[in-house]
Amino acid sequence: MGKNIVYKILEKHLVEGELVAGSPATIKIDRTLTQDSTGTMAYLQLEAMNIDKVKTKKSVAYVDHNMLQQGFENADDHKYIETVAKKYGIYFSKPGNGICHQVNLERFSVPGDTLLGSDSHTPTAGGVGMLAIGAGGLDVALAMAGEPYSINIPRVTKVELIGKLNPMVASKDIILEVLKRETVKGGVGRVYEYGGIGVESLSVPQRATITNMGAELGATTSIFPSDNKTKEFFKAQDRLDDWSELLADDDAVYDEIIKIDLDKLEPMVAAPHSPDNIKTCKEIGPIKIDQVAIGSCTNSSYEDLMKVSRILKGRKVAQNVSLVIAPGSRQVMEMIARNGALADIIASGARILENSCGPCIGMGQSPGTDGISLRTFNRNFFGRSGTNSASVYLTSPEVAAVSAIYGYLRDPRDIDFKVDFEGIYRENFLIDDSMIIEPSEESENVEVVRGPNIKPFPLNTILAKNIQGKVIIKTGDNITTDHIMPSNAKLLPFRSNIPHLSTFCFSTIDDKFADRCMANSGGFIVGGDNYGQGSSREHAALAPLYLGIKTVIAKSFARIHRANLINSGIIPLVFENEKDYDLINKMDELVITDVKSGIKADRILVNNINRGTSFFVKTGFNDNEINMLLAGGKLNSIKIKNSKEVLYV
Ligand code: MIC
Ligand code: SF4
Repeated sequence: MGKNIVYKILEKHLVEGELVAGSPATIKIDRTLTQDSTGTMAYLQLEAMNIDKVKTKKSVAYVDHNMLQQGFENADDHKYIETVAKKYGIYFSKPGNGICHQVNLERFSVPGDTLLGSDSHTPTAGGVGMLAIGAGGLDVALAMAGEPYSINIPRVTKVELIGKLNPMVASKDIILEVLKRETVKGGVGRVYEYGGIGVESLSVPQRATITNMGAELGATTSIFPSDNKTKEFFKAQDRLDDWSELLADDDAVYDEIIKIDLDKLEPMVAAPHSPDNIKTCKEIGPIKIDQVAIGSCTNSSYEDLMKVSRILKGRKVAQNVSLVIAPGSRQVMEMIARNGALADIIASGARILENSCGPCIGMGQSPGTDGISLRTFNRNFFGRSGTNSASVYLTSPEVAAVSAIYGYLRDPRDIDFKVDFEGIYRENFLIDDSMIIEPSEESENVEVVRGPNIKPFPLNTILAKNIQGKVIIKTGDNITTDHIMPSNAKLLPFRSNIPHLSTFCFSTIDDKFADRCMANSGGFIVGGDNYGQGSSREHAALAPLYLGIKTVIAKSFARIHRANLINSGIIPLVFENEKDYDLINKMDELVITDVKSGIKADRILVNNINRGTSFFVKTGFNDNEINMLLAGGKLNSIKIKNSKEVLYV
């Protein structure tokens, strides 16, 4: 029986378990990446593990998120990451060198290897055939310490691409089509493997746009084959030594197959406030826009910005529009600067930002009140731009640049001028790794510098016999980690200060959540479907932990957030009967008795004291997860394992 690419890589990296979809297993992690907004926590946790040096083939620490330095906090975090990286054998990509996923693709990706990153868009590297997975900072720290990573073996869905994209239809439209069909929770427990004749016409940056935004499907990851197009990319990056071919067998087996005819796709947008709210540009019509933002780890490659520059060349941005552009890396910025494309972009009236996440994570450029913003990014969750009343539409660079000129959303196939993308592909990229600092040979002499804003991370305690508390918040479906732990220019500086950050927990939708937690010594969260979708930030578990939340009961959970809850010792439970969700009110008092036995069983009884009712919730924990929950989180469970203490008989 032929093998798909995913199972070929998993087979080589399997440490424990079997290659059976849905079953728990552990895999060896070859490489890791961190970025600064999750990195400080990850490195504090790594330091707590008492190792001398990372055990991976290569680990890289990037600084790309918390770039505004309006106080000392972000700069201090950068210094901490730089020094801790130097000490523990980690490469350090300086602020300004670019967005982690773009730089990783250019300089560190390796087909066939595994990558674990403390950022949900780590799957970007799937564009070159790497099995790249996003995870919480603690899991990445453990991978750096040499621990295998726990996964449920995914189902593999083949996305068969046939035909070829028409002019002005982009690879972004491919992933928007997948999101339209599969939705933001359709990918849970799955990997999307791209294949078919249509793959051959897509360049690595185009593929990486697709694997990047595959994160929005809730999938474990997405992956493309490593073929001749991949080889061209590695040659252009002067890294042919890192390239190897990786193709699915001709008779490879898949759990499902989706077919997409590229010829039939048209320019699309994801309308507010969800990446799966897909409409064609024509369906939305010519809405007037206030802002256009081009960049983010989804669409900030050299190829993307060259297309944008060709559209803007000799034209002006409409008077009602503010166009901002953030290149994905220093390599991209320098190449467009040297070949004149940047001059064309500047002449059009665009505002140039530094090579970083920027507006994508609300680090500046928040739209005005009720503003309409068109962005080439991957997420348009409520409030993420920093302006709650803003409407953010996600789209391709082609749609974004054309609309910036017209001042309203416009299908780029309908423009009344000619654009030529000929000659934008390069055989050689400009290589300069001088902003990547190598780790120290004499790590014992490196002093780790810790600023005053860096506070210890919270640790849970051993699981109590019974859990009793109030329902502090009851949410709807598809709650994102941006709802749970908002991130913007004001809050990101406190990513290494959970006590302060936690006071803003859920603040976009409920500004009294933290107060109620404090007044009631924590309690329960009740959520809907796909609770915790979006980012990998473990702060969305650590802040509730700090506020005393013991349990989250939801209709279903997103993969990374569920893992982060368990890592923190917060119990994620799933309604056995979804109708029971309707029978709970905010501030109802819930009780679970003998919870230690409960988490080992398939189901647990929850009593609602206010209503005199009870209902069942599903557990579904594997042995590893049970141990973590009993111990009060992953770090505690490791400590207990090492001390051979028996927690539960
Ligand atoms: C995001 O896109 O939401 C982030 C910011 O990159 C997060 C990481 C974080 O919250 O620091 C992610 O995607 O994991
Ligand atoms: Fe940065 Fe945005 Fe990419 Fe997250 S999605 S890594 S914030 S560019």
